[in-house]
Amino acid sequence: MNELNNIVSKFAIRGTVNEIKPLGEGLINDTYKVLTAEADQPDYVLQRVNHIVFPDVDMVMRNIAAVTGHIRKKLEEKGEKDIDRKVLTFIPLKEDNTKLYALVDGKYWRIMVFIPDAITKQAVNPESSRAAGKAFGNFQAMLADIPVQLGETIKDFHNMEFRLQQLREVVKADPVGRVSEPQVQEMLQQIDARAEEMCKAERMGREGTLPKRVCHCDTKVNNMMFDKNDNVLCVIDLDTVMPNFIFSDYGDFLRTGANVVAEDCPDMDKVQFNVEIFKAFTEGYLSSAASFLTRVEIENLPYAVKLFPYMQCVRFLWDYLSGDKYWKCQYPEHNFVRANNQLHLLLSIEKHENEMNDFIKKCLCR
Ligand code: GN1
Ligand code: MG
Repeated sequence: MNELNNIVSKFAIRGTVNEIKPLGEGLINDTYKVLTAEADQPDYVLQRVNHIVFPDVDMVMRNIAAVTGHIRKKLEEKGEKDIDRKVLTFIPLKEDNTKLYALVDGKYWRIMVFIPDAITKQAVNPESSRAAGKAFGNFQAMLADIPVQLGETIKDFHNMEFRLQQLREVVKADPVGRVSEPQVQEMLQQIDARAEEMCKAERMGREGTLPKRVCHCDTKVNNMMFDKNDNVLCVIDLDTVMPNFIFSDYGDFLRTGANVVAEDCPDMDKVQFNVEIFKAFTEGYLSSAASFLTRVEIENLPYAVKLFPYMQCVRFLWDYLSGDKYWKCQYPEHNFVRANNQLHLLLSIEKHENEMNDFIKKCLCR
């Protein structure tokens, strides 16, 4: 822990560090809670940014500074109270107050204020989904007029054509000899059968019928903080905030929020899409986003619901076939189980397609 203390000492935090302990279950970055001795000083969150996943940490932190600054300004203009719990606050370095990260022995670190009395959830009910939908719509709405062009912190992050290309390349190279496994072959067929349909957003983007807007791009349920009364406080994990199709935020939330089990539940019979969560989240989302969304974006929300489990299936399978280099795994088949879970979620969603389309049509008529 001495190493961590040394890192923390580079940042302009208030208070005396009492303890540093691991926090959360992120699959990409390493996170710690920094407890301070004084009751009137905040605690902090120390995080190592995975620079293999995010090669341009400087861009990540410039994006984050722009986004949190813009949101803070919006909240102040609205006369919002308790702003420090509604937007993340990153702490600059002691030696340079314009710099929000430290490079120590080749690793990148940053510190933000810990939000007290807040919880993250692994699962939601219709009520909290409605609140989450509203909050993500709001997040996009607040960022619609951000005056700077944000960088693409992971190139082609949610580009379905690119993700399929990546998968095809690893299938061809087969570096760990997993491609011939029968269940992998079966999954590849399911993926192929839907490839054309799932690349629709990219085609529409090229034709100019689908805009890119500032999105969060990792709207998993657990990337949102709630207070004790189930009100959404803020959105966290801002590394992937970048211009994208709005489907990203809408679809990725439902991928986790509307799956009745966790994304790595190995019991495929239990994987199911909860339509009530879809309805509540969609109503919440449209209540704050309908004002800036186009008709085409709204009509395609059911497509977005399918796209994200599909994309995540492709990404998890890609990592499985690559030898588990991207996501942390607890056992050798973990990535395959995750991919299979996402495929089963997609199969369940496909059964609800008409119901989803009807629901969206009704929303459009309101
Ligand atoms: C990663 O960082 P975390 O655990 O919130 C991933 C997401 C995936 C998710 C799947 C930068 O999110 O895209 O949907 O795992 N983030 C990155 O659990 O690849
Ligand atoms: Mg996270």
